[in-house]
Amino acid sequence: MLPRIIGHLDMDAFFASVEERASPWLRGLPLVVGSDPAGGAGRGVVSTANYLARGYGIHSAMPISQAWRLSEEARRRGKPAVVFITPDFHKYSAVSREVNDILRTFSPTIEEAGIDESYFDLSSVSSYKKAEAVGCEIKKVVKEKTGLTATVGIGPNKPIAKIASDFRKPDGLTVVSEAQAEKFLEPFSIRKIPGVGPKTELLLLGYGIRTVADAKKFSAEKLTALLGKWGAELYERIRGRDESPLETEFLAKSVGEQETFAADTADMHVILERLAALSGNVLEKFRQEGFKQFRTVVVTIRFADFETKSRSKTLSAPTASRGILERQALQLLLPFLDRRENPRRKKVRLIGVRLEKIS
Ligand code: TTP
Ligand code: MG
Repeated sequence: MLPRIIGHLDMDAFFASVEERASPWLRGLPLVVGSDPAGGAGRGVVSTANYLARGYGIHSAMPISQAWRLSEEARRRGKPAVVFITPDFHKYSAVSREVNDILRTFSPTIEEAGIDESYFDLSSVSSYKKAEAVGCEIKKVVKEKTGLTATVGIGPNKPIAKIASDFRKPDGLTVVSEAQAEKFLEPFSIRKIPGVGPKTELLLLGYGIRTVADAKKFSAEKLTALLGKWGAELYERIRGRDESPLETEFLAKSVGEQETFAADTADMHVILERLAALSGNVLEKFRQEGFKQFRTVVVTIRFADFETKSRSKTLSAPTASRGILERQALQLLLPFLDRRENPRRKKVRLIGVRLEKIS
């Protein structure tokens, strides 16, 4: 039987690289793509930073106001100030599609896992040596056709391929064969294992587990006792074993947007007005990306104290109706605006709307 060989491609500093390509004068300058910094008073977050801006300590999901402060500090030390640009998702999804089209010329089975990352099945090339050559070729073609660099990881399954692509960035290529996988994982923080989020990490830390090697000292029974069913799966994953198939269906995709209010608010009218506008934007983006119908609506709310909740509703039939989207979003959000889900009447910092099960 052929060994299973899975690749994972992740674009380098994706949004920032696309912006640099569009505006060559940005080259050599630190760049942040994110919400408006508003001279340091902006309330949104950083989408991504190019590698120069990362050198200032700026990273994805950081408050934009903090990125602004770091830029000002660097400027005072005589370094160039950061250029701030607001994201243009339409532009990024066009590039994303271009990269996936290139991947499809190398493999018939690909999973679009995110806007700048995809898995692809290389089992048919039958050896890791050949897979490495294909990985190299993919990077070359992506560079030639898009002008952008990508990092590729290759391994016996999805988690190893993803960890491998994260291992040496940017413009990297890391191959981890099935035989090497178990040892490769040992030194990593347990947090690197896909599925281990901040809660699991904290729980495991309480048992002295920091790295994958630490976790391997625990039996499958012990991990199951700690984490339930997921513990048994984790036992396998930390040994480099995972069977999860590539999700080539539309299930993995979603389109959404979030909005941070200029000031925290409890004003129901303001919130509902923004919810309707956000629903319209999301539907527009969904159409621009070429989707025709959705089945699941997800609403997210973040309160002033940063507590964040999501609620979703899957419809009995797919639709493309703005009216249905707005009604569903409203129904999902309303309980958070009154005593049902918000007894202390906390103010709202952010709301988000996302469509899933789209095709
Ligand atoms: P990543 O692949 O995580 O980041 P990146 O491509 O910018 O940098 P690199 O892979 O070289 O480390 O995410 C891809 C894009 O997704 C990123 O360019 C912007 C967007 N993004 C956000 O909008 N918010 C986030 O919190 C993250 C992590 C990414
Ligand atoms: Mg990336």
